[in-house]
Amino acid sequence: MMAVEQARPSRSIAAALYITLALVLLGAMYPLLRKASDDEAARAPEAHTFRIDISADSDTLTQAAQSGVPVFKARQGDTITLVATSTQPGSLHVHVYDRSVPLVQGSEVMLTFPATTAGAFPIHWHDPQNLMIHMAILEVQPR
Ligand SMILES: [Cu+2]
Repeated sequence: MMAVEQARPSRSIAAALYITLALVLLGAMYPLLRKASDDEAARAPEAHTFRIDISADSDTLTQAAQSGVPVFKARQGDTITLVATSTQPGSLHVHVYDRSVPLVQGSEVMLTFPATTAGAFPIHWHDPQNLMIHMAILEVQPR
């Protein structure tokens, strides 16, 4: 009791303590508030359709890939559909996800899967000799 009376702060010190306490509390809440707004920005999962055209030979497409391939952007939890048109045999393959679909010459094939893992994943055309031709990159942002 005695100690409390002795340590009783003046009004201005009390005000400074309240302001400090408020700032400390706001600081502590900042990560929570920030997370809430990030979640809002993330919104609901989306469905994406990306097209791949395999209508040249492997040499031509390998050369084309050297100046860059398309980057298909999505977020974790989205649904990805790849639509491949091809004049070539073989298969379309998404690395790490390890999803693939056989190509049908002169026709469209579809490959649909959930983007469960974040990262950048190469999409290849595997020709019948199992040569890998880099066609695109699937870039999945973490949610
Ligand atoms: Cu591959």
